[in-house]
Amino acid sequence: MPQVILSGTGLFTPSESVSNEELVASFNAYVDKFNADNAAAIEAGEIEALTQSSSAFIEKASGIKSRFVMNKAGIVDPDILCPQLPERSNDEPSILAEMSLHAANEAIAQAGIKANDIDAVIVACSNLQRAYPAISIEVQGLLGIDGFAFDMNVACSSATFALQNGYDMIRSGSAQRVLILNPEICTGHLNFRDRDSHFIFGDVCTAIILENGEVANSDHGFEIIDTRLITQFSNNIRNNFGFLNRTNAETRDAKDKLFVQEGRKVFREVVPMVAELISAHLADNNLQAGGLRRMWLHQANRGMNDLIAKKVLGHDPNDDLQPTVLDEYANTSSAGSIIAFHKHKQDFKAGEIGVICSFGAGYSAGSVIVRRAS
Ligand code: CO8
Repeated sequence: MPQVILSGTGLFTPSESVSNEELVASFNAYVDKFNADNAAAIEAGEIEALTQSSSAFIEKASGIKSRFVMNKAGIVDPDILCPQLPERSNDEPSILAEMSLHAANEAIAQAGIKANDIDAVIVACSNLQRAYPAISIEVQGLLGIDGFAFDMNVACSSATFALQNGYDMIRSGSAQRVLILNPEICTGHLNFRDRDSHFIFGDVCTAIILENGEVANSDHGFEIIDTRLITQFSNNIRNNFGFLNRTNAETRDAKDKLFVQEGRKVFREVVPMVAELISAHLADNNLQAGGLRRMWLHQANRGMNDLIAKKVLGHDPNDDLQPTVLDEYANTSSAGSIIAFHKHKQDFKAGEIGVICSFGAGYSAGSVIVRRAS
């Protein structure tokens, strides 16, 4: 089997950011207006008054302080509370393809290759903006890549599932160089009127280049030692948006057509599942948790990550062992662990080992063990 080298990463960060304070001010203005407009019905007990949000709660419960977004004006306008991203003509690049190009170009440069050296493109993300043609095929065309491309969705675990796909493709010989893209406009499917979740997500795009070791010559390479994926059905994180919604006008715009979750249950159930996944994956590769240089975990909740790392390592992790980008980026679904890897890999020395791990809706979780190659 050929070695598979993760030879480059890229990151597109939107230019606009929203702090917890700004988000909460808009949400609370919406709440105040709703309660004033419905004062009589609330008084009569016909509807429930809405409760204000709090930036102190958000930071304490999640570790999030701000998020990057593709459109701030719509999100912070209490009368809109939704990003405003006008539809583009079929002759223009789609917004997911445009984000992907920015991240792809950085990853391609870091790998020291040209776009047309790539022979497969995977767009792996939580929400695709259209049914077809695939965004990946659009990106393939814009970059002038021969070969093939496909889109896939495993929610927050899309990136690690794509990594295993690319790893398998290179080892089986169906591709030599694979470009993986994770364009996530999470704010497009977030209910900014829901106090329980309005603060959770941000927007971003990450990119990864995988190469057959025989053709890779990057100075930034990480050898993929092994990958492991698990899934287990759960309704605790769900989004019922889909093509059949238009067939039922009464429920078409209901709250479940955006992101909904039982956050407490997710926390409780996913932490042990992920800790066991990483521990067993390391053991089966004859690796000790104590030998890990770093864990680049999915960025959903600071407390969750600290607990997973503690269960795996046997002690509290510090920021060097388990870096956080959640404070600045919030949850960016599949891109989170890849942002952490992109920003916190330069200091690795040859031979040092780390784990990229994602987890989320499905449930789904993926573990990718990497070793700095040179
Ligand atoms: N402001 C003030 N108070 C609040 C707020 C708020 N905004 N929200 C809730 N509260 C209150 C509640 O009313 C409750 O009050 P009381 O105790 O009086 O009843 C109290 O705070 C505690 O509420 P919770 O139990 O809900 O709060 P938690 O401490 O559990 O924190 C979190 C909530 C932060 C959501 C936490 O549960 C969490 O992070 N859980 C893990 C979730 C997770 O990892 N989910 C993964 C989802 S991501 C994924 O899989 C990708 C899906 C695809 C992408 C979708 C993109 C949109």
